[in-house]
Amino acid sequence: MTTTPFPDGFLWGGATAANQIEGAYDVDGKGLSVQDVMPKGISGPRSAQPTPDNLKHVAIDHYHRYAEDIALFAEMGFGVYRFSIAWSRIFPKGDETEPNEAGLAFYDRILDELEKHGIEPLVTISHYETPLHLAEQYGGWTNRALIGFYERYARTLFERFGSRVTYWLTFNEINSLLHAPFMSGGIPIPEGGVPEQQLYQAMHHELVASARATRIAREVAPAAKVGCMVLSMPVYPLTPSPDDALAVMDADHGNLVYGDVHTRGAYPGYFLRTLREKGIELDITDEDRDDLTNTVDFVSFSYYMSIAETADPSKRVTGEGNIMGGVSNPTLEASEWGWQIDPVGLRLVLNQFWDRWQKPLFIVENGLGARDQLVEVDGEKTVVDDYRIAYLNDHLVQVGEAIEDGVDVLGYTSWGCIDIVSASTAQLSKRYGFIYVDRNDDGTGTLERYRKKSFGWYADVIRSNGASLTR
Ligand code: BGP
Repeated sequence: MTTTPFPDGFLWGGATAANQIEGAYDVDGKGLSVQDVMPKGISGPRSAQPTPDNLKHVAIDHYHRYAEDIALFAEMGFGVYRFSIAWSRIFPKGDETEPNEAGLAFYDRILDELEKHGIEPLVTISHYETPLHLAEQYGGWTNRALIGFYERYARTLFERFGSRVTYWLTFNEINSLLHAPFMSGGIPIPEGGVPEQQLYQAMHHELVASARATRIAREVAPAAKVGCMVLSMPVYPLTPSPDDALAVMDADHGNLVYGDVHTRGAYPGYFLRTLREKGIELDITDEDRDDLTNTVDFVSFSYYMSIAETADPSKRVTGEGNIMGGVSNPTLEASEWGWQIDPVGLRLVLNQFWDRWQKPLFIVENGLGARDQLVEVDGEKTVVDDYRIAYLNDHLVQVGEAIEDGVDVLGYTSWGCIDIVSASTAQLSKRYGFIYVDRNDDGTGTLERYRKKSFGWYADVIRSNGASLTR
């Protein structure tokens, strides 16, 4: 295919998150977030206080090196850059009435650099960074009070940055809450786990908060485009048995309900059945129902892998899912971290979401975490990451196929456009970037940045608007 299926104005770029890139975890008035007491991500226990082994406390020191990093993004030709604003930089405890000016000023500096290079910002309001005080004093999103705190935070951002930021995402992977209550919902996890009633109530509170933020954006920043953000994970039946197909429908429903509410403005019948069968009575007010009708302008999502499902418990060889594991798919290869690699799955999910919601779609995370080897080529330090080029090429080809299918795709921001701390395991050795950062899991390293082979490859993809992809 010589002509590119990618439309003019397609937004090419990369994505990061404050807690995984910035460091400076206690600088300029920033309060602690749940990430500052998760030294091993969701793969290990939280700590009572910040601990020196938490790589996120320095991360890759983007707080001080943001100008250099954004210049590298511009060198690749980024049209868009997705980043999150750390809630606890703006409201250190989360329940203050006035924001922390030094925190706001940092993001002004980020936006200044992006504007200098003509890069469109795409801002995630809450990316697994709930202020720790809201978790510990209020129980996180199980507490309805968080809706008001989040509303104040979102309004502050829209008022401060609304004239400079068009694209906003309310919550990162809002559908991960039931699977990662502390990281995703700021919910302390007692012995025996969080009661389901509380988890579903927390889900409701976040959905109401997301809808209220959407309404506020329309009042305060009329040019804003507000999107929800979900973790996408196509689910395949392990066998053609109808029972496995039913297991797939149930798994899909568990994920799709969040997008359904954000695009249709009400809970779907299958979800109400789930609540009835679990004996859960949600506290939903008439005001909540009215709030939920503030639907989004677009749907954004992360895509890394697909998974299989089966109704047969004896076949449940659990796969290494990102946050929501499933059953391993015997037809797929996996990454070094066990994530099953499936480019076609991205075409499937783009079609599924477009057919279901008829809202423009934005792929805001996709990438391969791998152990990269720094080498010297022609006197330059680099990484020969052909495996990452292959992964991204094959996934972008499928994005092109979906666009040919008639799906309206706004853009693509690869995850971890620069090496950053991973979320699930809090490692730096799980590298995603086009740019290598010299820092290791033991905290050693110079923090120097080096262009990988994929840096030039991606620059060509952007320059050719996808025509350089190999099908
Ligand atoms: C998603 C998160 C991102 C990012 C990504 C990669 O769930 O939204 O923050 O971390 O996963 O996962 P990891 O960093 O665990 O490899």
